[in-house]
Amino acid sequence: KKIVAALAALAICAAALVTPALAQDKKFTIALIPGLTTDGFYITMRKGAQAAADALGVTLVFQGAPDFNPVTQVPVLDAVIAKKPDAILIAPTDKVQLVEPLRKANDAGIPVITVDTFIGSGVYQTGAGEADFPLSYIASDNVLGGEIAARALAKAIGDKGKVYVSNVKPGISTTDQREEGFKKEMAANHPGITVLETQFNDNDANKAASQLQAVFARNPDLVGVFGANLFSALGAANGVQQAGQTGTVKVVAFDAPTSIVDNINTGLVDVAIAQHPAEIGYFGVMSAYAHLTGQSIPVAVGTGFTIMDKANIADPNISKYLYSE
Ligand code: T6T
Repeated sequence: KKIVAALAALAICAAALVTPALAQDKKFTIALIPGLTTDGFYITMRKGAQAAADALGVTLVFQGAPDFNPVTQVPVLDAVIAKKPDAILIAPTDKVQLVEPLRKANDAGIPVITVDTFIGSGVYQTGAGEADFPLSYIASDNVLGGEIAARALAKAIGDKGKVYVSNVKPGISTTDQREEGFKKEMAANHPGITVLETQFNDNDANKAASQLQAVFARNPDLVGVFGANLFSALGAANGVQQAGQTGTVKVVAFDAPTSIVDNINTGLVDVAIAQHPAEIGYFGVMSAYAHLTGQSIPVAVGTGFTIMDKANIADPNISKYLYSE
């Protein structure tokens, strides 16, 4: 009897020793669903996410749609949920349309963290909203980004004249907030500047370029444009060039693909506001892992900007924030 009891006690001790070790050895799979796959911003975010995954021994799955659209993103999300990853990081392509599809993940017990963009109001875990179930929101401060853009454009045009925002489409948290910050700053501190009607380009740079030319045709006294994301900015800059207005119509660009360097050096783009997408991806994976291993995590993590212009773009401490291709 004594021997049986001793053996049982030993087995309990062994189990106690083995169980935590097994928990630690579990290889987590974290899925990252970008806004779209063919965008230097998300390609760079993936690199940061992969760096964290490598450091933690986590498997990172990167799966997304070829365009920035809920219609194509939701089926990708459904496919990811079906594979039951341990956590989902996602840049939702619409504040409202991704709420119910993401609730399915949450209901299936898969923790959701949003990166870059948010759903609902973006304030999570308050118990107040229908869309506050994600654990954390990791992103740039996009209202501030819009304010920075407004100040840069105001400076470039001598604080007077007509400008407009080239934007993607309403309903995307990031670009909505950039426009909001831009308009707020212009209204509060730049009375000599008129902000014309926003042009929505559906994330199509060619459309943004034609819109620039159409706005310029209607307003030959146009002096500036704010491109509120990568494709809006590249398109608007191309439009300025095609209209033969380089240097006359000033461009402030959100985002920093490598091609922005040439545009800054030739004077086509005055200022580019680089986000830190690698930082977003890195902290996204770190936060998911922290949660999965029983740590509490911040409900919001703000990442930085680097402001690029002709005077600093050659500095490696600045150019390291250019996005990967
Ligand atoms: O500006 C980024 C991202 O922050 C935004 O949500 C969507 O557009 C980009 O991916 C750039 O194309």
